[in-house]
Formats: sequence, C-alpha cells, structure tokens
Amino acid sequence: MKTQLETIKQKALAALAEAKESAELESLRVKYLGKKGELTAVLKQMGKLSAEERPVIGQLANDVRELLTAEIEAQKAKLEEIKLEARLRDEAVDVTIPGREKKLGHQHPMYIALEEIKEIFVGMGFTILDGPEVELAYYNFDRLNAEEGHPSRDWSDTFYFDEDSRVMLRSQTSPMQVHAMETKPLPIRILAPGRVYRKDEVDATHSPMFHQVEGMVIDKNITMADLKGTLTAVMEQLYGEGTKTRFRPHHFPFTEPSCEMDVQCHKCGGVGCPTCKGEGWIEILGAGMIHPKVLEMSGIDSEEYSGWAFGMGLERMAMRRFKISDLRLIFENDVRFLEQF
Ligand code: 2NM
Repeated sequence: MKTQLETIKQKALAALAEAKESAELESLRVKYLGKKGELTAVLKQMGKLSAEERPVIGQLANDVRELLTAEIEAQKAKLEEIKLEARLRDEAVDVTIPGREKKLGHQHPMYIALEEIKEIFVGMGFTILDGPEVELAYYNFDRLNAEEGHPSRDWSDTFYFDEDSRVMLRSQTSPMQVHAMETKPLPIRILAPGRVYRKDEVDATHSPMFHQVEGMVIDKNITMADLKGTLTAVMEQLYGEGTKTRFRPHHFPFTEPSCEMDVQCHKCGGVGCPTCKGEGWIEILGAGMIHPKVLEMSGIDSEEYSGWAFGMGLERMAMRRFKISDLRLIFENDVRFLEQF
C-alpha cells in the first residue's frame, strides 16, 4: 500500500505539473482525491491492514492528500498568474505613441459673410427668418406680382414637382417675406437668408442651387430715402466707414420703383482696377419700394403703409469679399480651401 500511495503521489504530481488550464486541475483533483478517486480507493482497503500498519499508512495517505491539495492550489495560482500576465501584455498601452489628431472642420466663408450681414441687420432691429425650400408657385410668383407667362416661371428655369407647375423649389427667398406679410403684425423688419434653386448649368459663376439674402421693411412713411440710407449704412459697416454707394434704375416685378445698388470699389477707391473690372463700382444687390399690388395681395393697406425690400446673392458676396475666383470652390467644401478663411 505504501508503494501504491507513492505511485499515486508521483503520477499526480507529474500530471499536475503538465496541467495548462484550471479545468484540467479540477479533473485531476476528482481523479485522485474525489470520492471515487484513486487515493480514496486505496484508503478503502485500510481494513485489510494490521493495527500497527494502519496509523502509519493512514498518516502517509493524509500526507499525500495534503500535498496534492496544496499542489493543486499552487498550480491554480500559477496558472492564474500566467493568464493575468498574458492579458496585461495583450492589453498593454504604449503611452509613448502620439495621439490621433482629431480633424476639426472650418466655418464656410459664405457663412462667415452671412453671419456678418445678419449681425449688422440684427443691430438695426431686423428679425432673421427661416422658411420652406419647397414652395407653392403661388407664393414664389403670383403673390410677388410675377403673373402667368413671366419668363422665370418657365419650366426651363424652375424646378417644378408637378405637371401643373403648382409646387416648386423656391427660386428666390421672397416667398418667406410674403409669409411674413401674411402672418406678422406691422411694422415688419425682417432678413430672409436661404437656399434657392434655378435650372442653371454649373460653371464658374452659376449653380442650380445658390443662396440669397433678402430683407424687407414695412411701416408707415417708409420711402426710398430709408432704402438708400439703410443699405448705405449696412455697406459702411461691411466695407468700412465712408464707403460710397450708388443706385441705378432697374426693373423687378415686385418693386416699383426698382434699382440696383453699387458700392464704390474698396480696392481702388473708384479709379478703376482689376477687382472692379475698371468700373470703379461693384454691383452688390437689387432693391426697390415694394409694389402696392404686392402689399395689397397680403392684405396690407398700401395707402397707409409702404416698404422697401432688397435681395442679394450670398455666393457672389462671399466671392468678392474673399477674392474667390470660381463659384464651384464654394460648393466643393474641400477643407484645404475652407481653412484659408
Ligand atoms: C430683390 C430685389 C428687389 C424683394 C421684394 C420682396 C417682397 F417680398 F417684399 F416683395 N422680397 N424681396 C426684392 C426686391 C428682391 O432681389 C434681387
């Protein structure tokens, strides 16, 4: 029995040393020390021993059990440690690797220009409006005195959604102003910036989608002098004190009289240079006194109230401001381009 115990001890120790998983250790424990284990099987034969031998073998069996139990625990701890070390190695963080740079975007030059314009008008008591890009032709044309047959209503110029030309992508931001006339209490001072859509081929100066800013004032006793004074004050804030403006007659269906406004070239002071193409003046916007018909269609008494309005292209504005030569650069949104402003 002594040799049997010795054999069990040696076999078990060898197997334990080989074990790679704690599950393996558990099955070895069952195999040698469990109720049906090899050591237990030997102990069951103790009855055959003499009274002298029994305590000696009993002691020896206990020693083997204790040794194996301790060995299993030690091996378990060792495996845990190996596992932990492997995990630490796998999950190691190299704090010396440089961090990944988070690329930030950049504000678009056109929106930089728009923010500036908005700020100026807000400072003069204007409210900024937002409105739908899908409009009824009724609001985009009829209510602005562009009747059936007006050239801009043509299918070749406007994006319609239906055969009857009733629903469209707005071709100007003016329908927002019509909504304002319809819903806002008088007096009104609003600025309406946003996207507009026209069927134009893309080139250096055209795009089927572009941005406009329109503005409108309606109150008692508003005259052309208010239009000229306000817009000149805006240009002075935008281009510097003393900036000169000039107004030339023009035609729009929704204003009467209508005009175009030029600012004196800030580059050459009006002498003529490449920036103003030798003109000395740069065309900035269209404007005029709101047509009495337009006021009346929105339920405003044109005998009591009058108003002025203007509209300008935002891309052209930003291109002038930042000396951008091609409209397409405005829409490409290449960060290397945007970051320059
Ligand atoms: C322009 C030029 C002149 C304009 C007129 C109106 C409204 F709704 F009051 F009639 N909104 N915008 C207007 C006037 C727009 O763009 C070149």
